Amino acid sequence: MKVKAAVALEAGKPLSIETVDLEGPRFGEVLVEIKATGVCHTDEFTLSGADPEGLFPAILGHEGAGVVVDVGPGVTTLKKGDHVIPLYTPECRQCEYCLNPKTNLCQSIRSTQGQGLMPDGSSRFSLDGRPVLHYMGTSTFANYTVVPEIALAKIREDAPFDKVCYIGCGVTTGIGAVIYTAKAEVGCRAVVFGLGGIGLNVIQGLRLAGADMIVGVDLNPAREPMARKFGMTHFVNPADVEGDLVPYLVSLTKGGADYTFECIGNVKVMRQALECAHKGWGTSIIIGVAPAGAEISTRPFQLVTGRNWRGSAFGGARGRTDVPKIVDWYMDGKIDIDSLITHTMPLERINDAFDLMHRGESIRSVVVY
Ligand code: NAD
Ligand code: DAO
Ligand code: ZN
Repeated sequence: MKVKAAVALEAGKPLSIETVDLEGPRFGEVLVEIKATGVCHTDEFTLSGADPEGLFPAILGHEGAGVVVDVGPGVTTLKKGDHVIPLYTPECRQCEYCLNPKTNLCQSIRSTQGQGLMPDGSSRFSLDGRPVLHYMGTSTFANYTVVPEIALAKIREDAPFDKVCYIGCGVTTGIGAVIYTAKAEVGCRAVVFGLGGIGLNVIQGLRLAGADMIVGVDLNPAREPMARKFGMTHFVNPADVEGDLVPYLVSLTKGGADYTFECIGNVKVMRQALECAHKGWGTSIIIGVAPAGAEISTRPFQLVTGRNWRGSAFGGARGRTDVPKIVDWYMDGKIDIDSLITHTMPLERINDAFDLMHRGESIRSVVVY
């Protein structure tokens, strides 16, 4: 079939709106009509050429929601008409990783997904007869896409696509890092570095968990009002702090935070986040994706004296199990997504979403098909 897609033809160039050929679903695959997709920093990271694993030409996008229109042979858990959110972290429920409760990093289709291919090693997309690669197993910058059954979360049918698409990455990454990775307790104290599309969701995850103190740290003062609306109790702009930020935060949190979250991708901030975690038990969680080749450092004594350094991908969530629950939280009014979607646009204007992101003007832009 012919589909409309924003194609990343090469690194560093705007996306090109094209009519692309899409083959139907093969064994274990599902054809999904994408109704809406968020535009995330990770798409920008790949499009910019900074992602060493970025492959071109490809159809980017990994934060979508849509409807099943066809299923391939062997598909048993989904049917035509089901509403779904594609998962860049699948959940096969059978691999060594899925069977280990300590991780959400299903590995069953990892190698082909990383090569921009479906699990059988081929692409379903082509342009003028030449293959176009998939991206993160999802390729939501096309109005139809083919996704493995194990990479689709079935969601309730009354959830609005143009809002719950954000659960496909940002919402789950931020809230999940608090609930599933940190398992933050009622009454905890936390520091969140970076108050963008991820950090604001960490903040609302902390509010949901019942944190007593939620300190937000950002160089952009314009982020303060939205962060307060989401539950931040104290705002710190590092540019306004005289001297070292770490002792300032340790003092503010009365000895250090129980949990800190790095939501920027800056290795210097990652160190600050670790070092303002409480001696003896504080845990620092890295969410931000640092540039290729970057390395983190600290004095080992920081760890010897009981601080923990961890990371979180997709919020530690198991997509097919946890994403439908997060959709329920949204529908029940427990979490706010609407305020974070600052811009919507048709696919033809998707490059505007990247411009808004570069200028720091958007929290989340959503393309509605
Ligand atoms: P964003 O650009 O919307 O937000 C980043 C914020 O950090 C901005 O408000 C900016 O002003 C602030 N900032 C930048 N440098 C700072 C500094 N030195 N000190 C304090 N504040 C600073 O980005 P986002 O969409 O929220 O994404 C954050 C990171 O999370 C990115 O690296 C992204 O790739 C990553 N990410 C990770 C996962 C995962 O599963 N681990 C998933 C999605 C995104
Ligand atoms: O299993 O080796 C693996 C990779 C899992 C991918 C997790 C990616 C999370 C960070 C990238 C940001 C996604 C938007
Ligand atoms: Zn698995």
